[in-house]
Amino acid sequence: MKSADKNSKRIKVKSNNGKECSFTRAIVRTPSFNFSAGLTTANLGVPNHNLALIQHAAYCEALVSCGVSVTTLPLDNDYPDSTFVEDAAIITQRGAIITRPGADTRRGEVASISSELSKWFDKLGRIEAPGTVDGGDICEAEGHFFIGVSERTNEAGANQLSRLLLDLDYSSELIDIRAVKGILHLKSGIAYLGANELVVIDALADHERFRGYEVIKVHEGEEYAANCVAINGSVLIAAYFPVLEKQLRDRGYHTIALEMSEFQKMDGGLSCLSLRF
Ligand code: CIR
Repeated sequence: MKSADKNSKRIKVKSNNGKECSFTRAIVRTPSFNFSAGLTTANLGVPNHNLALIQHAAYCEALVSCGVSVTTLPLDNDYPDSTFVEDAAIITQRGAIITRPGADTRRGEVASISSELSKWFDKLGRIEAPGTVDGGDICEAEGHFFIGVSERTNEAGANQLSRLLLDLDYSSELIDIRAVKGILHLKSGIAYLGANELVVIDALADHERFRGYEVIKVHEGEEYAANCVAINGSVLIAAYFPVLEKQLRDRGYHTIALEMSEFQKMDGGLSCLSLRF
């Protein structure tokens, strides 16, 4: 991180629930007018752009209420999936890495993310061909990174990322999700909340790599809600998934439920709508 920003990172501010913030910034991008032309396997119908804008605005407000300063990048009609900014970079406390997205149609999204992140980081790592990595496959659990090998993140990309993370003094391990049905990315099926707690869908709950974590199993039918976002003491969760929301509240988390219908139609979840650091 650039030196001025290193200092601001250390300043702890209070979020809406009074807890200290470890995230101070988020980058988002407004859904493009041709958002509905993006990639999807969901079969849930065509998203409504106006409603997507409303849901996106509520998402940004939720981040602000958690004590985060939000930078909104202008919409980019060249890339219909570009609102899913998480896939273009991996941001850690010690540095940022620009990905090489697995889908051809998304590869160019990294240029504008890279120029935005170069305002905040001295040096950016990069995934190079033939490697591919989507940020949605990367889950950090306090200095340890799970790297999903998926239809989007290939082994070459995962291994490059692992080396780049090691250069930043982070450990990592690969989790092959190619045989797991119904999830696009690793983080479609898991979320790390902090305090050793991991939200996990049933299909991944018994994975040997997750032994040692306190696993919060996602109830059957609520799989989409597994992609929740822990941020500064709160957890953003997709609305209308009452079982998981109660599980989180019972554990003492302040939850913020957000309408995600239009993003779900495009295979997108909560985490993919922002880069948080
Ligand atoms: C895609 O298929 O690439 C987009 N329509 C959805 C990306 C969602 N990203 C994420 O979960 N990290």
